[in-house]
Amino acid sequence: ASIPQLLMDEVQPALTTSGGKVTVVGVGQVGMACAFSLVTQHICSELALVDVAADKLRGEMMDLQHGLTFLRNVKIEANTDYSVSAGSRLCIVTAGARQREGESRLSLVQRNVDIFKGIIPNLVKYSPNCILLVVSNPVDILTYVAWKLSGLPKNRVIGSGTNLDSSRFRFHLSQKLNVAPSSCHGWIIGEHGDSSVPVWSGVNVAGVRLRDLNPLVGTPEDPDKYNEMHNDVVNSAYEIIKLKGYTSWAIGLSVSALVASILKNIRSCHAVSVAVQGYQDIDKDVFLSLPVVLGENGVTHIIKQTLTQAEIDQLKKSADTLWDVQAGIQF
Ligand code: 6V0
Repeated sequence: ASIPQLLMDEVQPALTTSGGKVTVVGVGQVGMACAFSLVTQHICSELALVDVAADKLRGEMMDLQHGLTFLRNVKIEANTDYSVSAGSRLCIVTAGARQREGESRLSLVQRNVDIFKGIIPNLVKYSPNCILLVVSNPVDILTYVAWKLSGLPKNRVIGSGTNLDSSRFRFHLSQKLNVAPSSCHGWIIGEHGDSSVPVWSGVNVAGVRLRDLNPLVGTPEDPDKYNEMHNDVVNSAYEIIKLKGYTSWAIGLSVSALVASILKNIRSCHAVSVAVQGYQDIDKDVFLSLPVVLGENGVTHIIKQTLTQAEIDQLKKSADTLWDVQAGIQF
């Protein structure tokens, strides 16, 4: 008899899956920050990694597996073949080219569309009931592309969007006010990128709106220059890429918060990229970030934020820009 047979009696066969499986496509800086954040916070019970770079993929898998003694026993697998992703409840796509120093997110489009053609149909083939979470940039356009290539209903295709921008904004607010970021409420919506919209009209701490204290807050006329916080948010990715070559930790944490809300049906609100046609006067078929409620089946509600006309106009302008870029995509 073998050691396992001598050690224990089988009462019934072990199940091969636990229902909390997540796939991460792309084991670069962003994919691995997502993976690390998911396993260390015990958000998923199974993790599949996929990449085209076989050696790096195996190395990352082994390195994570060797830390499992200190975590819960997450099942971690990796393969260049998409069969490893079968049965995932959620598939995160971080594969693709990243911005070069000074390059805008929008100029990455066609390079990453071509990469998505090889990824999205494979994910849906092996996990037809999954939710797709797109992180690769330009994230709003690639979420639209993923939706088109997947054939999935719109509520099951989400982009990480301005969840990260909102977190950056709340960090800056926290520095200014010396109150924890989680207690500084502020939303950045619209495009993840250069034309994102800070919703100054709603920024508050404990329900006290900063606009009620200073009607100029967030405007260029404000002597306290709170409006610079939004410029800092827009410039953060460029600055971090210049300083360390890529961004990783904050996007990993922000993605894992989205995954937790979905897998555990937490129903928390996040600004993520969703199909927005018909909301906030937007008439184009584009994906942009609005605050939504995330549950087990993906996006269940879109929050109808009270926006100023200027904020709505900014959103519509982003929608037009994205629509123009989408028109140039070759599927
Ligand atoms: P990286 O470190 O170069 O990793 C990219 C990975 O993708 C590499 O491991 C590649 O081997 C892999 N890859 C390339 N082609 C394929 C393919 N066809 N199939 C499978 N894997 C493939 O880049 P990094 O991880 O820094 O960035 C990844 C993407 O995330 C880029 O598009 C970034 O612009 C984007 N980001 C998005 C953010 C957001 O807020 N949405 C934030 C940060 C970065």
